Amino acid sequence: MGCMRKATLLRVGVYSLAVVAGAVAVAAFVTRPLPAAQAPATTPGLPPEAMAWIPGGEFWMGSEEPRFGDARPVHGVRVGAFWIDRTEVTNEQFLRFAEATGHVTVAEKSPRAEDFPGAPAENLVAGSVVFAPPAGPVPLDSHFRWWSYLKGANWRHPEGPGSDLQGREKFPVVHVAWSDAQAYAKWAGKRLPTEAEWEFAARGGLDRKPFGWGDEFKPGGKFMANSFQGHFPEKNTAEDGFAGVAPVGSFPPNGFGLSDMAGNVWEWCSDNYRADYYPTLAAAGGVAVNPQGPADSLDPAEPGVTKRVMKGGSFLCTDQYCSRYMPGGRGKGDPDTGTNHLGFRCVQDVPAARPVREPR
Ligand SMILES: [Ca+2]
Ligand SMILES: [Cu+2]
Repeated sequence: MGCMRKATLLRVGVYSLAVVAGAVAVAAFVTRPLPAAQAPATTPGLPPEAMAWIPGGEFWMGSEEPRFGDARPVHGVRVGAFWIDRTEVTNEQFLRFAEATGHVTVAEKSPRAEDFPGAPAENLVAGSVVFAPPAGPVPLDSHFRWWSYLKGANWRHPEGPGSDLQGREKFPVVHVAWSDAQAYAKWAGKRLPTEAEWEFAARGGLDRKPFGWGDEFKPGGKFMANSFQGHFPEKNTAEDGFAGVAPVGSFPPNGFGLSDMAGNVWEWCSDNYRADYYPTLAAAGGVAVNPQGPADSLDPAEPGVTKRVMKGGSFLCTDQYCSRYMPGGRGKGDPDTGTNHLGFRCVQDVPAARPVREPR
Protein backbone atom coordinates (compact mmCIF):
# COMPACT_ATOMS: atom_id res chain seq x y z
CA MET A 1 0.00 0.00 0.00
CA GLY A 2 2.61 2.44 -0.92
CA CYS A 3 0.97 4.55 -3.54
CA MET A 4 -1.36 7.24 -2.35
CA ARG A 5 -1.07 10.69 -3.75
CA LYS A 6 -1.91 13.84 -1.98
CA ALA A 7 -2.57 15.57 -5.28
CA THR A 8 -5.34 13.16 -6.18
CA LEU A 9 -6.97 13.31 -2.78
CA LEU A 10 -6.90 17.08 -2.83
CA ARG A 11 -8.56 17.18 -6.20
CA VAL A 12 -11.30 14.60 -6.07
CA GLY A 13 -11.30 12.81 -2.78
CA VAL A 14 -12.63 9.58 -4.26
CA TYR A 15 -11.21 8.16 -7.37
CA SER A 16 -11.18 4.87 -9.26
CA LEU A 17 -7.75 3.45 -9.79
CA ALA A 18 -6.57 3.03 -13.32
CA VAL A 19 -6.20 -0.62 -14.16
CA VAL A 20 -2.71 -1.62 -13.20
CA ALA A 21 -0.78 -2.40 -16.32
CA GLY A 22 -0.21 -6.07 -16.94
CA ALA A 23 2.91 -7.79 -15.82
CA VAL A 24 6.00 -6.28 -17.35
CA ALA A 25 7.76 -8.30 -19.98
CA VAL A 26 9.97 -10.76 -18.19
CA ALA A 27 13.44 -11.12 -19.55
CA ALA A 28 14.87 -14.58 -19.62
CA PHE A 29 16.05 -15.50 -16.16
CA VAL A 30 19.28 -17.40 -16.34
CA THR A 31 20.43 -18.95 -13.12
CA ARG A 32 24.06 -18.23 -12.53
CA PRO A 33 25.93 -18.74 -9.33
CA LEU A 34 26.88 -15.54 -7.58
CA PRO A 35 29.54 -15.50 -4.92
CA ALA A 36 28.15 -15.11 -1.46
CA ALA A 37 28.64 -11.72 0.10
CA GLN A 38 32.01 -11.60 1.76
CA ALA A 39 32.78 -9.31 4.63
CA PRO A 40 36.18 -7.67 4.48
CA ALA A 41 38.52 -8.76 7.23
CA THR A 42 38.13 -5.48 9.05
CA THR A 43 35.61 -2.72 9.01
CA PRO A 44 37.03 0.75 8.48
CA GLY A 45 37.30 2.71 11.69
CA LEU A 46 34.78 2.93 14.46
CA PRO A 47 31.17 2.34 13.58
CA PRO A 48 29.17 5.54 13.32
CA GLU A 49 26.69 5.77 16.12
CA ALA A 50 23.77 3.41 15.73
CA MET A 51 24.85 2.23 12.31
CA ALA A 52 25.68 -1.25 11.08
CA TRP A 53 28.37 -2.28 8.65
CA ILE A 54 27.16 -3.79 5.42
CA PRO A 55 30.02 -5.54 3.71
CA GLY A 56 28.68 -5.28 0.19
CA GLY A 57 28.80 -8.12 -2.28
CA GLU A 58 26.80 -9.74 -5.01
CA PHE A 59 23.26 -10.94 -4.58
CA TRP A 60 20.11 -11.87 -6.41
CA MET A 61 17.80 -8.89 -6.31
CA GLY A 62 14.04 -8.89 -6.86
CA SER A 63 11.34 -11.48 -6.40
CA GLU A 64 9.39 -14.02 -8.43
CA GLU A 65 6.39 -13.58 -6.10
CA PRO A 66 3.46 -13.63 -8.56
CA ARG A 67 1.83 -10.52 -7.08
CA PHE A 68 4.95 -8.42 -7.54
CA GLY A 69 4.76 -7.63 -11.23
CA ASP A 70 7.51 -5.04 -11.02
CA ALA A 71 10.05 -7.10 -9.03
CA ARG A 72 10.86 -9.57 -11.83
CA PRO A 73 13.15 -10.89 -13.03
CA VAL A 74 15.46 -11.73 -10.20
CA HIS A 75 18.79 -10.38 -11.42
CA GLY A 76 22.39 -10.22 -10.26
CA VAL A 77 23.48 -7.04 -8.49
CA ARG A 78 26.69 -5.98 -6.80
CA VAL A 79 26.80 -3.26 -4.15
CA GLY A 80 29.78 -1.77 -2.38
CA ALA A 81 30.23 -1.59 1.37
CA PHE A 82 28.41 1.02 3.42
CA TRP A 83 27.09 1.87 6.83
CA ILE A 84 23.35 1.86 7.42
CA ASP A 85 21.15 3.03 10.28
CA ARG A 86 20.18 0.09 12.47
CA THR A 87 16.70 1.52 12.84
CA GLU A 88 14.32 3.79 11.04
CA VAL A 89 14.91 7.47 11.82
CA THR A 90 12.96 8.21 14.98
CA ASN A 91 10.88 11.18 16.06
CA GLU A 92 13.54 12.25 18.55
CA GLN A 93 16.23 12.14 15.88
CA PHE A 94 14.08 14.09 13.45
CA LEU A 95 13.29 16.61 16.17
CA ARG A 96 17.02 17.26 16.67
CA PHE A 97 17.30 17.89 12.94
CA ALA A 98 14.25 20.18 12.87
CA GLU A 99 15.52 22.17 15.85
CA ALA A 100 19.02 22.49 14.42
CA THR A 101 17.95 23.55 10.95
CA GLY A 102 14.46 24.99 11.25
CA HIS A 103 13.41 22.60 8.52
CA VAL A 104 9.70 22.74 7.75
CA THR A 105 8.36 19.58 6.16
CA VAL A 106 6.17 19.49 3.08
CA ALA A 107 3.16 18.39 5.14
CA GLU A 108 3.53 21.46 7.38
CA LYS A 109 3.16 23.84 4.43
CA SER A 110 -0.06 24.79 2.70
CA PRO A 111 -0.26 23.20 -0.75
CA ARG A 112 0.11 25.84 -3.46
CA ALA A 113 -2.73 26.13 -5.96
CA GLU A 114 -0.32 26.04 -8.91
CA ASP A 115 1.04 22.69 -7.75
CA PHE A 116 -2.41 21.14 -7.39
CA PRO A 117 -4.47 22.21 -10.39
CA GLY A 118 -8.10 21.29 -10.01
CA ALA A 119 -8.07 21.20 -6.23
CA PRO A 120 -10.79 23.32 -4.63
CA ALA A 121 -9.31 26.21 -2.65
CA GLU A 122 -10.81 24.92 0.60
CA ASN A 123 -8.75 21.74 0.22
CA LEU A 124 -5.44 23.60 -0.03
CA VAL A 125 -4.66 23.24 3.65
CA ALA A 126 -1.50 21.82 5.17
CA GLY A 127 -1.97 18.19 6.06
CA SER A 128 -1.01 14.67 5.20
CA VAL A 129 -2.38 11.31 4.22
CA VAL A 130 -3.54 9.01 7.01
CA PHE A 131 -4.96 5.53 7.17
CA ALA A 132 -8.65 5.75 8.04
CA PRO A 133 -10.12 2.26 8.16
CA PRO A 134 -13.71 1.89 6.99
CA ALA A 135 -16.37 0.65 9.40
CA GLY A 136 -16.84 -2.65 7.63
CA PRO A 137 -15.36 -4.88 4.94
CA VAL A 138 -14.81 -3.21 1.58
CA PRO A 139 -13.63 -4.43 -1.81
CA LEU A 140 -9.86 -4.10 -2.12
CA ASP A 141 -10.19 -2.39 -5.47
CA SER A 142 -9.30 1.14 -4.47
CA HIS A 143 -7.03 2.39 -1.73
CA PHE A 144 -9.19 5.51 -1.55
CA ARG A 145 -11.46 3.39 0.63
CA TRP A 146 -8.97 3.53 3.49
CA TRP A 147 -6.74 6.55 2.92
CA SER A 148 -7.75 10.12 3.51
CA TYR A 149 -6.15 13.54 3.58
CA LEU A 150 -6.20 14.89 7.11
CA LYS A 151 -5.77 18.62 7.69
CA GLY A 152 -3.11 19.36 10.27
CA ALA A 153 -1.51 15.92 10.11
CA ASN A 154 2.29 16.04 9.92
CA TRP A 155 5.27 14.44 11.63
CA ARG A 156 4.63 16.40 14.85
CA HIS A 157 0.95 15.42 14.79
CA PRO A 158 0.83 11.96 13.24
CA GLU A 159 -2.94 11.50 13.62
CA GLY A 160 -3.81 15.14 13.15
CA PRO A 161 -4.03 18.19 15.41
CA GLY A 162 -5.20 16.22 18.45
CA SER A 163 -2.12 13.99 18.45
CA ASP A 164 1.51 14.67 19.33
CA LEU A 165 4.84 12.94 19.91
CA GLN A 166 4.42 12.41 23.66
CA GLY A 167 5.65 8.90 24.36
CA ARG A 168 6.49 8.41 20.69
CA GLU A 169 10.13 9.52 20.83
CA LYS A 170 11.34 6.08 19.70
CA PHE A 171 8.72 5.66 17.00
CA PRO A 172 9.80 6.14 13.41
CA VAL A 173 9.15 9.61 12.07
CA VAL A 174 6.29 9.56 9.56
CA HIS A 175 4.60 12.02 7.19
CA VAL A 176 7.95 12.85 5.61
CA ALA A 177 8.19 13.67 1.94
CA TRP A 178 11.17 12.41 -0.05
CA SER A 179 12.72 15.88 0.07
CA ASP A 180 12.35 15.97 3.87
CA ALA A 181 14.19 12.66 4.12
CA GLN A 182 16.89 13.98 1.80
CA ALA A 183 17.29 17.11 3.90
CA TYR A 184 17.65 15.07 7.08
CA ALA A 185 20.21 12.77 5.48
CA LYS A 186 22.27 15.71 4.26
CA TRP A 187 22.22 17.31 7.70
CA ALA A 188 23.33 14.02 9.26
CA GLY A 189 26.21 13.64 6.81
CA LYS A 190 24.48 10.65 5.30
CA ARG A 191 22.29 9.89 2.29
CA LEU A 192 19.29 7.81 1.38
CA PRO A 193 20.07 4.24 0.35
CA THR A 194 19.71 3.12 -3.21
CA GLU A 195 17.07 0.46 -3.71
CA ALA A 196 19.82 -2.10 -4.31
CA GLU A 197 21.67 -1.18 -1.12
CA TRP A 198 18.44 -1.26 0.82
CA GLU A 199 17.49 -4.72 -0.46
CA PHE A 200 20.97 -6.13 0.06
CA ALA A 201 20.83 -4.90 3.66
CA ALA A 202 17.28 -6.18 4.17
CA ARG A 203 18.21 -9.68 3.09
CA GLY A 204 20.57 -9.91 6.06
CA GLY A 205 23.09 -12.04 4.20
CA LEU A 206 20.54 -14.66 3.12
CA ASP A 207 20.25 -15.74 -0.50
CA ARG A 208 16.89 -15.40 -2.29
CA LYS A 209 14.80 -16.05 0.80
CA PRO A 210 11.24 -14.73 0.74
CA PHE A 211 11.72 -12.98 4.08
CA GLY A 212 14.66 -11.15 5.56
CA TRP A 213 14.90 -13.87 8.22
CA GLY A 214 14.27 -16.96 6.08
CA ASP A 215 11.54 -19.03 4.49
CA GLU A 216 8.61 -18.70 6.84
CA PHE A 217 6.61 -15.63 7.71
CA LYS A 218 6.26 -16.69 11.36
CA PRO A 219 9.08 -19.09 12.22
CA GLY A 220 8.12 -21.09 15.29
CA GLY A 221 4.93 -19.05 15.51
CA LYS A 222 6.88 -15.86 16.24
CA PHE A 223 6.14 -12.54 14.58
CA MET A 224 9.28 -11.10 12.99
CA ALA A 225 7.85 -7.80 11.76
CA ASN A 226 5.12 -5.30 12.49
CA SER A 227 2.45 -6.08 9.91
CA PHE A 228 -1.35 -6.33 9.77
CA GLN A 229 -3.38 -9.22 11.15
CA GLY A 230 -7.12 -9.67 10.99
CA HIS A 231 -9.14 -8.64 7.99
CA PHE A 232 -7.86 -5.80 5.84
CA PRO A 233 -8.59 -2.96 6.05
CA GLU A 234 -11.31 -2.66 8.65
CA LYS A 235 -10.30 -5.11 11.38
CA ASN A 236 -6.75 -5.09 12.74
CA THR A 237 -6.43 -7.67 15.51
CA ALA A 238 -2.84 -6.56 16.27
CA GLU A 239 -1.78 -10.11 17.13
CA ASP A 240 1.81 -8.96 16.73
CA GLY A 241 1.30 -6.44 19.52
CA PHE A 242 0.88 -3.29 17.43
CA ALA A 243 -2.17 -1.98 15.63
CA GLY A 244 -0.19 0.95 14.26
CA VAL A 245 3.41 2.02 14.13
CA ALA A 246 5.73 0.40 16.70
CA PRO A 247 8.79 1.77 18.49
CA VAL A 248 11.85 0.99 16.37
CA GLY A 249 13.52 -2.27 17.26
CA SER A 250 10.39 -3.93 18.65
CA PHE A 251 11.02 -7.01 16.50
CA PRO A 252 14.16 -9.13 16.08
CA PRO A 253 16.93 -7.62 13.95
CA ASN A 254 18.04 -9.37 10.77
CA GLY A 255 21.40 -10.99 10.11
CA PHE A 256 23.07 -7.59 9.70
CA GLY A 257 21.61 -6.29 12.96
CA LEU A 258 18.97 -4.14 11.28
CA SER A 259 15.51 -3.70 12.74
CA ASP A 260 12.24 -3.20 10.90
CA MET A 261 13.56 -3.80 7.40
CA ALA A 262 10.20 -5.52 7.05
CA GLY A 263 7.01 -3.82 8.14
CA ASN A 264 6.53 -0.97 10.61
CA VAL A 265 6.92 1.88 8.10
CA TRP A 266 7.85 2.03 4.43
CA GLU A 267 11.27 3.56 3.81
CA TRP A 268 12.21 6.01 1.07
CA CYS A 269 15.08 5.07 -1.23
CA SER A 270 16.99 7.43 -3.50
CA ASP A 271 16.00 5.75 -6.79
CA ASN A 272 13.49 6.93 -9.32
CA TYR A 273 10.77 4.33 -9.76
CA ARG A 274 10.18 2.59 -13.05
CA ALA A 275 8.10 -0.58 -13.27
CA ASP A 276 10.32 -1.84 -16.08
CA TYR A 277 13.69 -1.19 -14.43
CA TYR A 278 14.48 -4.81 -13.55
CA PRO A 279 13.81 -6.19 -17.04
CA THR A 280 16.04 -3.41 -18.36
CA LEU A 281 18.87 -4.30 -15.98
CA ALA A 282 18.49 -8.01 -16.66
CA ALA A 283 18.48 -7.49 -20.41
CA ALA A 284 21.77 -5.62 -20.14
CA GLY A 285 23.30 -8.90 -18.97
CA GLY A 286 25.92 -9.57 -16.37
CA VAL A 287 25.81 -8.21 -12.89
CA ALA A 288 24.48 -4.70 -12.36
CA VAL A 289 27.14 -2.83 -10.44
CA ASN A 290 25.83 -0.45 -7.81
CA PRO A 291 22.66 0.46 -9.73
CA GLN A 292 21.39 3.94 -8.91
CA GLY A 293 17.91 3.57 -10.38
CA PRO A 294 16.62 4.72 -13.75
CA ALA A 295 17.18 8.24 -15.03
CA ASP A 296 13.46 8.94 -15.06
CA SER A 297 10.27 7.53 -13.59
CA LEU A 298 7.35 5.62 -15.05
CA ASP A 299 4.56 3.96 -13.16
CA PRO A 300 2.14 2.54 -15.74
CA ALA A 301 -0.61 2.75 -13.12
CA GLU A 302 -0.19 6.53 -12.97
CA PRO A 303 1.73 7.70 -16.01
CA GLY A 304 2.90 11.27 -15.75
CA VAL A 305 3.48 11.08 -12.01
CA THR A 306 7.14 11.02 -11.08
CA LYS A 307 7.71 8.53 -8.30
CA ARG A 308 10.50 7.38 -6.01
CA VAL A 309 11.10 3.90 -4.71
CA MET A 310 10.16 2.91 -1.18
CA LYS A 311 10.88 -0.45 0.39
CA GLY A 312 9.94 -2.75 3.23
CA GLY A 313 6.20 -2.46 3.65
CA SER A 314 4.50 -1.24 6.78
CA PHE A 315 2.26 -2.06 9.72
CA LEU A 316 -0.54 -2.19 7.15
CA CYS A 317 0.97 -4.92 5.02
CA THR A 318 -0.86 -8.23 4.92
CA ASP A 319 -0.81 -11.22 2.65
CA GLN A 320 -4.46 -10.37 1.93
CA TYR A 321 -3.40 -7.34 -0.01
CA CYS A 322 0.23 -6.47 -0.46
CA SER A 323 2.88 -8.65 1.27
CA ARG A 324 5.57 -6.12 0.56
CA TYR A 325 7.35 -6.83 3.82
CA MET A 326 9.23 -9.30 1.61
CA PRO A 327 12.64 -7.81 0.77
CA GLY A 328 12.18 -8.33 -2.98
CA GLY A 329 8.95 -6.34 -3.05
CA ARG A 330 8.95 -2.80 -4.38
CA GLY A 331 6.94 0.21 -3.35
CA LYS A 332 6.59 3.55 -5.07
CA GLY A 333 5.36 6.93 -4.11
CA ASP A 334 4.84 10.51 -5.11
CA PRO A 335 7.84 12.22 -3.50
CA ASP A 336 5.65 15.02 -2.10
CA THR A 337 3.22 12.69 -0.38
CA GLY A 338 4.07 11.57 3.11
CA THR A 339 1.76 9.23 5.00
CA ASN A 340 1.47 7.84 8.50
CA HIS A 341 3.11 4.59 7.39
CA LEU A 342 6.10 5.99 5.54
CA GLY A 343 9.49 6.94 6.98
CA PHE A 344 13.14 6.32 6.11
CA ARG A 345 16.61 5.42 7.29
CA CYS A 346 19.98 6.59 6.02
CA VAL A 347 23.26 5.13 4.85
CA GLN A 348 26.79 6.49 4.95
CA ASP A 349 29.60 5.81 2.56
CA VAL A 350 32.74 4.18 3.78
CA PRO A 351 35.30 6.98 3.86
CA ALA A 352 38.15 4.98 2.42
CA ALA A 353 36.05 3.02 -0.03
CA ARG A 354 37.40 2.15 -3.42
CA PRO A 355 35.29 3.58 -6.18
CA VAL A 356 32.33 1.29 -6.45
CA ARG A 357 31.43 2.10 -10.03
CA GLU A 358 33.13 -0.46 -12.18
CA PRO A 359 32.64 -1.25 -15.84
CA ARG A 360 30.38 -4.17 -16.53
CA1 LIG B 1 0.90 -4.89 13.63
CU1 LIG C 1 1.65 -3.14 2.00
